[in-house]
Amino acid sequence: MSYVDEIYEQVVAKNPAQPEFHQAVKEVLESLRVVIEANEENYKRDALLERLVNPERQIVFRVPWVDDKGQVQVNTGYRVQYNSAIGPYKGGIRLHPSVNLGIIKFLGFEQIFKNSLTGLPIGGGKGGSDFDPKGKSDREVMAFCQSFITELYKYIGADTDVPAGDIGTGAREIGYMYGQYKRLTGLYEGVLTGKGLTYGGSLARKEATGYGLLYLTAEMLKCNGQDIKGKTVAVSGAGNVAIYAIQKAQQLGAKPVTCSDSTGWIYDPEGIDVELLKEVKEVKRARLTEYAAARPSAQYHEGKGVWTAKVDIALPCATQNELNLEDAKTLVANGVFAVAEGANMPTTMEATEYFQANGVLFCPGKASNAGGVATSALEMSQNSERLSWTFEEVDSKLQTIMVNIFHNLDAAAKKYGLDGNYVAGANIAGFLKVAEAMTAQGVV
Ligand code: NDP
Ligand code: 2IT
Repeated sequence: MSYVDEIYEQVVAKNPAQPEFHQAVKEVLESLRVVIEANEENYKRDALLERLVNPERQIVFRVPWVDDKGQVQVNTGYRVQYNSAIGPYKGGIRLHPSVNLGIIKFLGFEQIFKNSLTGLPIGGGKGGSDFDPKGKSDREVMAFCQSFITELYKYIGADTDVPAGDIGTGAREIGYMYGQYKRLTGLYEGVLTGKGLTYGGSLARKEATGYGLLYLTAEMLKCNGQDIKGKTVAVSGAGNVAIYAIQKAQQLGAKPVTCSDSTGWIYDPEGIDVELLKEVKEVKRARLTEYAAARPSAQYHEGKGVWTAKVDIALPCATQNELNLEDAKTLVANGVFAVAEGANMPTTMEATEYFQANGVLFCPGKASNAGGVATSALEMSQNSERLSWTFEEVDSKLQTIMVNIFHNLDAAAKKYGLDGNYVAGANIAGFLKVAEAMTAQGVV
C-alpha cells in the first residue's frame, strides 16, 4: 500500500465518527500523492505525514456559564493547536451548535495549508464551542466568552496561539474574550485578531475575507482570459464573509444576486442591496425575511436552493458541504464558469470533481478565503510594532497577497503536470513550505 493510502487509513481508524476531518485529510493527501511519491522514502523515514495529520495538541474543556434565568449552562470548548512549524498557531473560533472535535480538526488541518499559502509566519490552529450565540442576550454571550477564556487563556498568547473570529464569533465575542484575557493575565497584547479598532484591531480585517475572495477570483478570471466585470454572481451565506464578498463584487463591477442564511435564501435580480443586508445582519441580527420585507425586488425562498439561480460565478460563503453534486450539476447546466470558496470546504468532493471535469475554474477555500487570516497576521504585525496602518495600506497588502497566492498555486499545479487544477496547486504549494520547515526542525 502506498504511504498516502496507509496514512489515510490510519486517520479513519484512529479518528472514528469524524467525517469532515476524514474528508479534509483525503482531499489534501490525494493532491499530495505526486509530491509524496517523488520523495516517499525520506518522508516515510521521518514519519512526516503521521506528524502532519496528528495535531501537536488538542485541548477540550468544560465551559459553564449562567443564563438570564439564573440557570447554569454547560458547553464544551475546543482548541486544536495543529502545527507550529512556520509560526504560532493561528485560526478562528467557531461558535455553533454543530461544533464537535472532528469539525475543529478539519478546520485546523485546512488552516495549516491556508496559513502557509499566505506567505506569512503563521502556524495552523482552530477552536470553538457548541455554544449558539443566536438568540442569546449580550450578557449571556459575555458570560459564555468570559468562561471560555478563563480556561483557554492558559494556552494562548501573542507568540504562541492567536485565535480570531469564525462562524458565530464576530467583533462582540472577540471584545468580551479580549477583555477577559487582559484581566486574567494583565497583558495588553495581540492575543486575538479581529479586535475592535479602539483596542488594537486592524482596519480592513472585517472586510478582508470577502474582499480577498474577490481579489483572488478576479485574478483567476484574468489569467483565464475573462473579466469579472458584468458577471452575475451567486453568494451563499449572509455573515461576515458573504457581506464583504458581495460588497467587493459590486465594486469590481459584478452583480451578486443571491445570499442565504440557515432558514432561507434571497434572489434579488436588481443586485443585493449590501447596506440593507448589513443593517439586517450586523445591526439587527435578524433573518433574511426582513431583507425581503424592505426590498421590493427581492424574492425570499424558504430552505435551501441558492444554487438554482442562473449565474456566471458561484461563491459559497456559509459553511462546509453546502454545495453538493446535485447543486454542481444545476450550476453547470445554468452556465456557471467559475467557483471560488469563501467558506471552509463548502463544496463536497464529488461536486468539486464535477466542476473540474466540466471545465469550471475552481479555487479551494484554503486559497481563496485566506485573505481573512492573512489580514489577521497583518493585525499581529501592527500590534507588535504598536502602530496602526491605514485602510489603504492594509487593503493594498491584502490585494498583493491574494494575487501572489493565485500565482503560487497556479505555478505549483503546472510544475506537477496538473495545469488548471487549483485544488492540487493549493495543497502542494501550502504543503511544501510546511514540510520543509518540519524537516529542518527535526523530530518534534
Ligand atoms: P458568520 O457567522 O458571520 O456567517 C455565517 C453565515 O453562514 C450565516 O449567514 C449563517 O446563517 C450561515 N450558516 C452557518 N452555518 C450554517 C449552516 N449549518 N447551514 C446553513 N447556513 C449556515 O460566519 P463567517 O461569515 O465568518 O464564516 C462563513 C464561512 O467562512 C465559514 O466556513 C468560515 O469558516 C469561513 N471563513 C471565515 C473567515 C472569517 O474571517 N470570518 C475567514 C475564512 C473562512 P445563520 O446566521 O442563519 O446561521
Ligand atoms: O478560517 C479562517 O481562516 C478564519 N476563520 C480566520 C482565522 C484568523 O485567524 O483570522
